[in-house]
Amino acid sequence: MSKKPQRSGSVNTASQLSALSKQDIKQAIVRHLHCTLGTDENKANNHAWWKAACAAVQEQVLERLRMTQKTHYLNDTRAVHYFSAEFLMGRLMSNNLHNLGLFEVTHQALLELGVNLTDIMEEEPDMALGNGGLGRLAACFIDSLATLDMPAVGYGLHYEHGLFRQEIQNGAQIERPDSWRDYGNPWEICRPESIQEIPLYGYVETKYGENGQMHKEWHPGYIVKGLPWDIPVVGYGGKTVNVLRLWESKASGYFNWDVFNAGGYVDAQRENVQAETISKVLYPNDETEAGKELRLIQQYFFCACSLKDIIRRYKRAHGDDWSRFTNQVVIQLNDTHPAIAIPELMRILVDRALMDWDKAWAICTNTFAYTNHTLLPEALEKWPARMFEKILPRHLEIIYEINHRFMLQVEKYWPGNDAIKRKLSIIEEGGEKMVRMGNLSVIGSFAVNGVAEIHSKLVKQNLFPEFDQMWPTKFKNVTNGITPRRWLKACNPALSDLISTKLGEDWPLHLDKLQALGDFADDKVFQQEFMLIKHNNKVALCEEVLQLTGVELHPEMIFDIQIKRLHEYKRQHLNLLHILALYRRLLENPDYDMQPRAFLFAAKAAPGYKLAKNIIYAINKVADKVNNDKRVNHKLKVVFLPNYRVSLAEKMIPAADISEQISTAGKEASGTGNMKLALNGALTVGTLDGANIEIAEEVGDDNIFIFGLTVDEVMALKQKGYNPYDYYYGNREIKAVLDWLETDYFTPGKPGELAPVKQSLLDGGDPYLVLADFESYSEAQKKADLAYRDKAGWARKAILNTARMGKFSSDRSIKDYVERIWKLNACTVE
Ligand code: 26Q
Repeated sequence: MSKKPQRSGSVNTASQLSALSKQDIKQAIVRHLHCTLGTDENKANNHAWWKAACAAVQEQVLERLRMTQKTHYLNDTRAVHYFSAEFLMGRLMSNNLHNLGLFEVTHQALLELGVNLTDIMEEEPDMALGNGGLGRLAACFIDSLATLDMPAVGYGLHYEHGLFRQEIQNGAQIERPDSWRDYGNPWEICRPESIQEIPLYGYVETKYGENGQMHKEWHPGYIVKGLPWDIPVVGYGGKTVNVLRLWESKASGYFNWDVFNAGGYVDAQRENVQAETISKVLYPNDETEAGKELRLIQQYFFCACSLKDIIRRYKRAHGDDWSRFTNQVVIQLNDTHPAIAIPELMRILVDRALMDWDKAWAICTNTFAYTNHTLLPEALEKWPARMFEKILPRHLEIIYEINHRFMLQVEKYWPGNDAIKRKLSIIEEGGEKMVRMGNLSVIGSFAVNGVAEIHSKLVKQNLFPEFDQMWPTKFKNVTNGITPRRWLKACNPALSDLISTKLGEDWPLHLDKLQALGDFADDKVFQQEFMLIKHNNKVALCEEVLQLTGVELHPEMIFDIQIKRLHEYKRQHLNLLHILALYRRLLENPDYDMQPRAFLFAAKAAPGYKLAKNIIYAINKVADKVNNDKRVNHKLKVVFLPNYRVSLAEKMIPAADISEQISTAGKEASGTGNMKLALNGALTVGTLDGANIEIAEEVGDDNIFIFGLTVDEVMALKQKGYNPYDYYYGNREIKAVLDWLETDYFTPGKPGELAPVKQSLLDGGDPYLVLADFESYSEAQKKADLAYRDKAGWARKAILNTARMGKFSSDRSIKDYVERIWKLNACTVE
């Protein structure tokens, strides 16, 4: 019998927990220098010191991992399994040290060894196994799950190459391979004892048993092996250590010659993926189309490995009795990328465990929950049915069966209504048959959630209205969050210390406590301390910017920061047009009254997304011109920092005065960078979109600069017929800056190089209403400029932003998931 799950008691702060002395740590590091790395204190370079320090920390981590796993096993805990094609972990050293409560003592230990912890942490490559928001959210969530003592496993892909490294050459983005594991990764553990075998291709045989019952047998043409790598995930306080299990593909040597010789599979084999290419590379197309076969294989590969792993563990405790499966297992689908897990679980239950369909379907639909992260039509996944049939012939049959049964249900709701059937079907007809992964996910899950209030509302009203009518309790909201450990405690140590002196040490576990900082918002001394920290963070970023780009910034300037993937809907080009307008105003009137401002950008564009790359090019060309124009560059600077990634975000965010969150209303599902920047005392210039709306509610209208069309106004304008030329001819400044882009002013001798940006906003129809929002944006920026002149007023606003971000801790998001969807109990590890 299993023991009852335990509720977690009071949580210790990290520093109370560390039992290791400075002496212990010194000894462990030196021991690893000698015994693990084969070097010594005199010969070791920073990289060797970093590795030795990691090994010393990892000893602590692994001990706690063992305790956690034992405790979970003994308590037979229900666990969430977070399926995600992406986990954007960044660096782990600083995070693990903070969460273990060993940061300061390790810092001291290393100092005595003559080594600077901050320097050696720079040796760690980012684990860039994700594109952006969705991948980083998964990383924040597993941090919170461990911190809250929740039994949880993250499942994903062990990409050999993470998101490409971005170089900027003559202003243009160049992609280079990312090789995060070239010199080994000290945090991961290879688990060959848990290898899984995964079938692909082949054909399905229909068989009949003695009683005439039909049975399907898949004869795969090919089998690949999945090798798991475990990355320990240390909760804050260091008690619970969960794992992130990432699958690497390996050749199995299995090739089904029968299938091959049976004919008709020559093509399939010729195109057959080389087993080891499956986990080679992360697809860089966030929110843009890409129907590549290998991507579907990746999705199936990690879902199939993970399900086998879950079932193996379940069977170890419960044998062949499936009746408790849904008590023990809940699987969260991070967008539709792992939706293929739904038919895969059906296949396992029906074809392998010989369960009848209805019973299997009941298990499935009580196991899966699905999070939607986008409303953009081009980002809604669908796969050609032909591709499915070739790679996963049995799964396509199962999907047809799921759909058939679902269509009968729809017929009962809307008798004779073929239009609704066409809309709700998993299969899109007319043209090439496609499998709609969103519909499959909604039909196969017991819960569907959006990631911010407005987004969840739009998911119900615009994306899946009929599904909502059929299953009104299925649709929920869980507003995103960020881990305050990484996004304040670790990345902004000075501000963290200041907060701790005022509020005590446990705010990283109870972010709502920051509220009490509001009491100091008008305290002159506190304002000065707060703004001095901001100033110092800006000085540090100035050095980084100088090193990376050669551009000299001054910490007295307003640091205005837009950092996120490059996409038209995020409207980096709206920011750019406003910069051009300021530049023009300064040229026309050298006394134009504005606070000196540095506009900083960092963004990667999907390699095949031409316009996004054009926008990067335009930003860089404008930057070159402005930064070298003596007439204005004491007031205006523009910087594009290459290779945006988690570790760069950690340096930029603490130094921001203004946070640009300027997506077209209705397009940004939530945003999470908006939360990180506000938490670190930046004021948002933003639209009423995604989580900005909730941020505005929290911080209050006086402490944020909201502009632009609302969701309803955007819809109304589109309905009425939007003509960007109305704004082009109706506003002299808009016309002037757009025309400017066409000249060779920013690209001497090469007129027209920046014209694609203008073109997209005029003849291209300006699909994201940049011109419609320009004037309102410009006014909001003017207000921000005026507000900055009042030093005390600004300090107050910045403090109140930090103070009022408690809601956006990912601990709150995870508690919402736990209570409303997963129904988990905490399990304390002693
Ligand atoms: C799809 C098909 C083929 C290849 C790649 C993809 C792909 C990959 C990544 C599609 C989408 C993504 C990532 C989406 C994403 O990051 N969405 C963001 O999720 C955040 C967390 O919820 C939100 O805050 C952002 O608003 C949302 O844009």
